Amino acid sequence: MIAVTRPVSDTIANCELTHLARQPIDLDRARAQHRAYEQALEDAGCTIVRVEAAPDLPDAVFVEDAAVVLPEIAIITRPGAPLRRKETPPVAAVLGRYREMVAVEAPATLDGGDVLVLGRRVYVGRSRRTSGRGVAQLQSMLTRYGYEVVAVEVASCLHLKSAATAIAADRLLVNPAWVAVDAFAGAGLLSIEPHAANVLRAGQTLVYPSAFPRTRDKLVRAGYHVREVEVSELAKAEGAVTCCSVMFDAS
Ligand code: CIR
Repeated sequence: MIAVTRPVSDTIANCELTHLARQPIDLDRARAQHRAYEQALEDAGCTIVRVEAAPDLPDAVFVEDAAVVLPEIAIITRPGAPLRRKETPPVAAVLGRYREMVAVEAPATLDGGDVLVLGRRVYVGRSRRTSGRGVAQLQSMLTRYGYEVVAVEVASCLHLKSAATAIAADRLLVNPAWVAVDAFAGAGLLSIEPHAANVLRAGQTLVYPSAFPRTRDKLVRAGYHVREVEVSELAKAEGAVTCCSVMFDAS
């Protein structure tokens, strides 16, 4: 499995913030946490492929928002935050080695953090970042490959994947306070702490923030292999674990 990542930018302190108040971010600590995150992915069997650093783009580390990669195609997004749109070309340059690509076109917007793939079903959050047109473009890009694209309203958090992520091929971790659980037609193990629904599945491992021990215990009791990572500095930039990588099989 490939995990595309991008270094923490010198300017991360100027990141976009929607739901959090700005707090100082310790750059060295953020970088150390990011390296430990990459190490956790390597230990889970991923090969890390780094996109070049973008010192002037504060949110570049959150590479998930720039692309959605499926076995058949890579979709280069058009992020909803205008200042984040310059992040996508270097990500596309890397993904072009692995996939054919299509790009979301203006005026539509789509953030990768709003796209949750579960088998042949793709849930897409309609959020502050992803417009109705973005949802429609994703639909027309993917239905030809046999995916069912399901729109989900996201009002209480930044992205769909702030509220729901996959923990298995057919199972989600969901925070019911932020998203309507019925949107997911029966999938789900509910999270029990605020902000605790963002988990990154890497092969048999769930990479998970150390900030949520109760949900971690719930996952472990349910039989999952959990690798904890400390991402407190990245969390101050409203990032979590899925947003720092784009994962896919090389072929
Ligand atoms: C932003 O607001 O765009 C960044 N500060 C955080 C993006 C996090 N992305 C994600 O969860 N997919």
